[in-house]
Amino acid sequence: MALPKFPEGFLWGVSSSAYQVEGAADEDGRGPSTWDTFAAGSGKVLGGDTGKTATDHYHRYREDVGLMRELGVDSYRFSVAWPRVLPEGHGEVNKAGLDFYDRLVDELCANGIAPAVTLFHWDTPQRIEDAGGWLERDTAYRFADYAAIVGERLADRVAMWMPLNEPMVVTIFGHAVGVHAPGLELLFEALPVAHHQLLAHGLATTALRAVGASNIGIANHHVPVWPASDKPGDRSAATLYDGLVNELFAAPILAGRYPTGELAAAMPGPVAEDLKIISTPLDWYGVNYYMPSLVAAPSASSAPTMIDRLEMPAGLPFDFPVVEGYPMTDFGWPVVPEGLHEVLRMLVDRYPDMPPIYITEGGCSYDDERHDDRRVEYLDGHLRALHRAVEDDIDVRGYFVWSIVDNFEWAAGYSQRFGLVHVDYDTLDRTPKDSFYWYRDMIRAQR
Ligand code: GCO
Repeated sequence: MALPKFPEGFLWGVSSSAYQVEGAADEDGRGPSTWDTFAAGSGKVLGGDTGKTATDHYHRYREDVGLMRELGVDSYRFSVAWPRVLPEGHGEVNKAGLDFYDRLVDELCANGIAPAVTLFHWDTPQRIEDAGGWLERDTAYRFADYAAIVGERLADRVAMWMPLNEPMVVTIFGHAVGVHAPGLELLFEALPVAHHQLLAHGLATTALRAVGASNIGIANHHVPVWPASDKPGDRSAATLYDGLVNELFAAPILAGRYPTGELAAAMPGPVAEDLKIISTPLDWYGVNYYMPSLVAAPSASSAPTMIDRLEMPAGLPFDFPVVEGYPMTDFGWPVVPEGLHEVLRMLVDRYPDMPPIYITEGGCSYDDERHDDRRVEYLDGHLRALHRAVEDDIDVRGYFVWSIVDNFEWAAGYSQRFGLVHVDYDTLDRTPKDSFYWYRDMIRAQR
């Protein structure tokens, strides 16, 4: 059955990020990022995979934009690699690096595809990390300088900007539990990383506007948090987790406050002053939705807590039982379309000043090379849930599928495939999957 019609002008897009697709890690003056270091040296990426070549988007971007044109999308969301533009993280601009994004933006515009730019999708310049990384306040100011440089060059053609993607993941996965770069296990001592990214977001938003960029938002990760039972221990673990994943980055930005006094007190620097910068009004708000989390009190057993098949360090104040009763993707993620509706409802109820929303990511990992009916079913289900949100008067303006092509899935390396287009990692050949044609036909039918 055809999907119901979305409002006129609803934006259909696809997403990617620099480290996951570009490759060319040592080319044209790009500096190292924390992800190069982590992938090569931590032993924590499955199969020892790295982003050294990835999908070679850096060289094949014209072919990829050609695929997007065939797909008929309105917009391509990609990220700029900070260390490609500023190999040292600050100081001298690498002209060849910035030129690449200029060419990519031109290619998109020439094909009628609106560029949507993320400035930080987790690839911190290694030099910035060496100076303390996101634990240092100075990193926020360096980031704003970088934002101004990219803004100055591309603002005349970029349709949407988002300084940050999922600061929650950088904070928790990267700095609290150490399963992502830079691999630190600071547990709650990682909270300054949250504050400094938020400050970076606010400063960069102002810096972008100062150089003429407009239409600025953020891509934040949100999950429906379901307590595992009605027991007080499970309920309070769920409340704590909800505060960290859903509110820690939304409340400061959308309401100018930290969700709790405790969290505010854990943050470094002149927090009240910073919150004024952080809550600079946005033009839109981006939601990345994948699945709900079932949360329980930490278990008494000695079995380690697992997230995404990754073992968590001991001492976490919650546990994550498997969500049962739903189909699973090949990554083991439950497929819960109504969770998208639930998360949007939660956000607009909590934040009355919510600007228009875009779903900046949604998608699934399946191994099917060509005939990915399960991805079609996933997208169909989630878009129906999204349509129900539109009918409920939630102001959603667009949807970006993660991802245009299969790519480097962080700690899971190349083992998980999220693309509408299959990538053969030996030849780097691209082959559209059935979901690609489904999305193309769906977009056509909407027009
Ligand atoms: C994310 C990510 C992507 C992931 C995707 C699938 O922002 O979490 O933007 O980089 O690849 O979410 O896990």
